[in-house]
Amino acid sequence: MFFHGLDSILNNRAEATLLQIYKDTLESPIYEEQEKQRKNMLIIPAIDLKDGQCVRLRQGRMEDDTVFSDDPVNMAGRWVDAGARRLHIVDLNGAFEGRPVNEQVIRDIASVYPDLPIQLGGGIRDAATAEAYIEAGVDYVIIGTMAVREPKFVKALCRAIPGHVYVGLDAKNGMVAVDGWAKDSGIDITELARQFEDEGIEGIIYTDISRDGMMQGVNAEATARLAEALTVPVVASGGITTLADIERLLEHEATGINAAIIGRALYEGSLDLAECQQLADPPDRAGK
Ligand code: AMZ
Repeated sequence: MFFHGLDSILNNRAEATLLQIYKDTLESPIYEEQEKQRKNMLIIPAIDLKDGQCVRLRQGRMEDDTVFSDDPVNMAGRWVDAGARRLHIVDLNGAFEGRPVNEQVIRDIASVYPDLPIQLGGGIRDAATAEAYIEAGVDYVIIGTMAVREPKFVKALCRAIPGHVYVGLDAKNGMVAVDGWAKDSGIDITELARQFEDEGIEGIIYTDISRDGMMQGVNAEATARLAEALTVPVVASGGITTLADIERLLEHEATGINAAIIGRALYEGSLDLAECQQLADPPDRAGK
């Protein structure tokens, strides 16, 4: 009995020590750094909605649009067939008007493709709207304007729907734009992004507006600088045109860039989704 008791104390102590070593390892900077490096990059095709159609804009200008399909549900199906592991949807009218405008077609996509993870931005300016989208099958909401106007909203939303919130920061010359990119907030992107680090967001989606839809390459350096300054992951967006762009992002993967959104290049055919994802996958997953 006595020995049995001693045994279990010793065992408990040994377990506690092992647990502590395990925790220390997980929290050590070297392990975190290795973890960051080990992760692969998710390639996310984008569907931007304007007046119910699937479009791409240049530098976010509503009047400078190219219509790629008038059937966004069908377009989502095309990305599913091409192997998309997640879809990025933007309600462009919603971003300009500050409320959901293309909500029905977004709900249709979510219900036709229940297994496809969806991240959605544009016009989500209150908790009820965000929650309704999550209930409709959207997996992540992206908060842009409200994150700039009322940063506390992000914290409250993370509490209400933990694990479902991204902050979308779109910048021109390092300054964040709001309201469909029509207005410059005059706020520095890195300073703003830092405020959200400890509030439970999934990451920052960073778009370089001057590159978006221009087919002139991604601003990998600015994305990496932002990721380096933050503890949360950064999703790169805007201007990805060739496999070399993805390679440049991969070179900076250790800074914390964990995904890339591609729009026009996929629609115009300069990039193939499966080829992009294969390049971004670690060797074991890509079967290299
Ligand atoms: O292209 C644009 N003009 C544009 C765009 N793609 N304007 C806003 N957005 C996107 C942002 C973010 O995902 O990249 O809309 C979302 C932010 O919307 P809101 O309503 O929260 O500012």
